[in-house]
Amino acid sequence: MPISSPSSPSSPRVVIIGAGIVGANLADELAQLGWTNTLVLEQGPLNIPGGSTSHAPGLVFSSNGSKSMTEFAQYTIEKLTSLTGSDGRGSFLPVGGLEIATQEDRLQDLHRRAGWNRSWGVDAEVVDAQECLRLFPMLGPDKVLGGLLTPGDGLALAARGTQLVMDRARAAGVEFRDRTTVTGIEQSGGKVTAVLAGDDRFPADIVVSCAGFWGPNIGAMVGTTIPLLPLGHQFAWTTEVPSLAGKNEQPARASAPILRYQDKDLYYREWGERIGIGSYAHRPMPVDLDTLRTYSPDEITDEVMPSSLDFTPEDFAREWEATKELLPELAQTQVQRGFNGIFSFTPDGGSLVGQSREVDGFFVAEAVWVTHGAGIARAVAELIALGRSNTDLSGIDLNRFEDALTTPEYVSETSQQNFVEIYDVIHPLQPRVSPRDLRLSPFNDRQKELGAFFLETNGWERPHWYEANASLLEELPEEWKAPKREGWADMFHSPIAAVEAWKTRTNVAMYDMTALKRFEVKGPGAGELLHGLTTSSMLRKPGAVSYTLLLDDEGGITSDITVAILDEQTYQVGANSNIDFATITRAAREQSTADPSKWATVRETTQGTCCIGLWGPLAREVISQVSNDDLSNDGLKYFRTKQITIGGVPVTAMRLSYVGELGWELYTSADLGHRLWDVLWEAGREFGLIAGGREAFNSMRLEKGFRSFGSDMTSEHEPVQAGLGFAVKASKTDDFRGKAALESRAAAATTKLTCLTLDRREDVVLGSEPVYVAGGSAGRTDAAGSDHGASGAVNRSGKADGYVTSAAYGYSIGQTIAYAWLPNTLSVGDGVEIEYLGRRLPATVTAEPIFDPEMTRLKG
Ligand code: FAD
Ligand code: THG
Repeated sequence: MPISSPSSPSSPRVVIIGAGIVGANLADELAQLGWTNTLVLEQGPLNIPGGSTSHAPGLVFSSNGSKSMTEFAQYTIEKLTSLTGSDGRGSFLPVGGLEIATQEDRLQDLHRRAGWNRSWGVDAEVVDAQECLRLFPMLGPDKVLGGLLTPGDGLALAARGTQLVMDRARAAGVEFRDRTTVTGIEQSGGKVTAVLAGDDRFPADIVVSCAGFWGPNIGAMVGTTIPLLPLGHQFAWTTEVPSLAGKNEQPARASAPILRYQDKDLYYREWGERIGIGSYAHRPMPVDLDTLRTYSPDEITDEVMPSSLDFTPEDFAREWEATKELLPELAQTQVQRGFNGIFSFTPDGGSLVGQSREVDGFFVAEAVWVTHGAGIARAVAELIALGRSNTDLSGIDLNRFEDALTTPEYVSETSQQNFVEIYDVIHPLQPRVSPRDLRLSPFNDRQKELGAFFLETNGWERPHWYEANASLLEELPEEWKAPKREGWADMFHSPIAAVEAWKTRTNVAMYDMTALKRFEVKGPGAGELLHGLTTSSMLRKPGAVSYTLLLDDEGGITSDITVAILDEQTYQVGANSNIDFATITRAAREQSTADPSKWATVRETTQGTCCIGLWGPLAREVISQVSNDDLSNDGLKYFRTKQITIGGVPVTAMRLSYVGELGWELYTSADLGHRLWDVLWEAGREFGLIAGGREAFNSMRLEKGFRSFGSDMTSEHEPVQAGLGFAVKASKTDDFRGKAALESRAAAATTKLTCLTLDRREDVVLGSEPVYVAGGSAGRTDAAGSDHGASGAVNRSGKADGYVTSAAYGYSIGQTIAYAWLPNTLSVGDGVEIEYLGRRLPATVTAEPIFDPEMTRLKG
């Protein structure tokens, strides 16, 4: 909900902490939306506040696997370019970006990154070695294999841009107060009321922490954990380079593209007659905020500031050698000076954005690069003033980490790992190295006995396949066998997944569903709360289970969940992430505050419980061996729940299946999980029951057309075009969040989540690839033109018509399935092309769901 409608000058009082690129832009973006009752507090002097922005070299590389992050970078470029000072100049220099490859795997990865750019509508081209040398003549002649050119990227003059933005915000009425260190935040009734700076008190309806790497200190003032770690990062300058003499004038001091040398964790920019070098190659240098030196505002200069530590030359020695090898001319120069600058890292490398789960009115926008600074600031302004952002924020939501992932130890270890891996080529399925075995389901030892290959998600160990099933490969019928995979597509993949899919579809299998996020909403207000938040009726009788949507005020999908009514006042929510938990917790607090008789508690149950999905045509045979409850078709209908016992274990059974087969999700408390597994396993022996892993699971959910929130749809999409119109119950006359906007939103949609199958059985894609419509912007090429090499028919820098969301080989149809957002004018049978690592793969729009459209499996 918008906290209040924007009605300047009586818009809510906003206090922003920090005047770096994020805080300054946020104040400006709020003003653009009519919210001008804003005060920005900054500890340093406004001309050089002394945070990370004050020394950022300003490289803006937009390539990113995330659509939202790419859009944020594009907006930063657009804004810094268009917002000019009295000299008529902006603060962005489009020198272009060049990421080079000196190794084959990197070159392949540059094709993947180019694909991301095209998917998200940004110009990019993989160029050969000769072109790299032409673009960046200082490169040694034999070093480079090729490069990724992003012509629109370049340099942000971050400090100057921040000043221009502050000027505009000030003109709109925003107040900036520097030399003011925030020391506390007041709250009352779970809501912020004021910001304290020593003896000064500034009343506030909304407080936004844009304190950069100081964020954890500010969070602690309201009891909100901010999972980031400040780390040192080296930056150095050479002495004057002969070939740059007289080349680069003020103020930008650069003309060659910004350069990334990821194979050695280094990056470069021209800096007048010198080269500036950034390094991620050194040991992680965590910074303790408690012992970090503080400066009085008058001490801060361009070179002396709290975010800058002394250069440690011993950490740069190897990198200097690597630099001279890459750029031989620099052998004529020395490292003139450098510093270890501080900025923020997080457990998954993403920014931290959104409202605290615990305290209303407390927002954060931290761990944000200059690159995304203006973009994220606009999104947060929209979130605050309009209640939602036009760009999906779920990937960077502050609340995405469950409690096990916000401890200081976890944050420290994983953030340091992210520093080390920042430029690594990372497969989409690659799990973190450490910590592992953090969260274990009660079945973990049994899974290990079965040779589970585990991947990690949210700290949980989840089997991807089981080696024990390898023996069944011999029995696998020919039509279930998938073509052998190569290279990148073969990583974190096993042919055993085919066996597990085959057995699930033809026999019976059990799946560990423990990592599925779930919580209980309980109390006299529980039903009404969920009724107002979802697209289905929640005022049904106990035993009902709904598949339903959470929407934002504009009808954008913020999650798809299941809700089971256990008794009149107890609802079990099957959710997508901790963000759903935060959303519903906050809504419950709001409802309870407004009317205490309608209270509801929201309680985490993921950790203390576990779940097995028992699915397949023989599931009923297996369960009837060990349960006396009536689990016949009428005894427990599709999408109903009841309490049963299985081998003496009390179980909440829900008849539904994300893999699309007959069976149940079986929930019990964690202590009894082991027993439940063993009882089912024994009962299943005579029926050939197997354990199945995520690879088969994901394949089957795509065959069934079941969406996965975050990849297939986000808040940028409304239900109808996402293929989820059926989950908005036409019979629901009561109001619910987002309802009012649905009709016009659906009418305005131009794209649709489209089911594709790849024409050639051996072709595989993994997700986020660009898609081109035949005869569309790029034109279809024949199969020959889709091979490696710069065929003239292939538009290599052309923007795509859409992008793949998720993909998997469908074993029961013998083809790869890919879902993609594409123009909604396409029809079944139309041809498209998917670009995979620089090649075009033919695919066809296909009717969905591909598997069991009549639902005879599930309902039979
Ligand atoms: P900051 O600029 O740190 O602003 C936070 C502000 O909050 C500070 O001014 C601080 O004084 C103030 N503050 C903190 N606590 C309080 C308090 N209690 N009371 C009042 N005020 C407070 N990013 C890129 O995109 N491209 C690059 O090329 C790039 N290179 C980098 C190179 C180096 C060496 C470093 C260190 C970082 C680099 N970054 C780069 C990252 C980038 O600089 C930061 O991510 C970005 O500047 C963060 O902006 P911010 O506004 O969030 O934080
Ligand atoms: N199980 C439970 N909760 C969940 C999931 C789950 N919550 C998050 C996520 N997964 C939600 N996604 C889905 C997607 C589809 C279905 C269930 C959960 C599903 N869909 C039927 C269909 O589309 O035909 C719904 C039919 C109906 O509405 O009656 O089953 O895996 N507990």
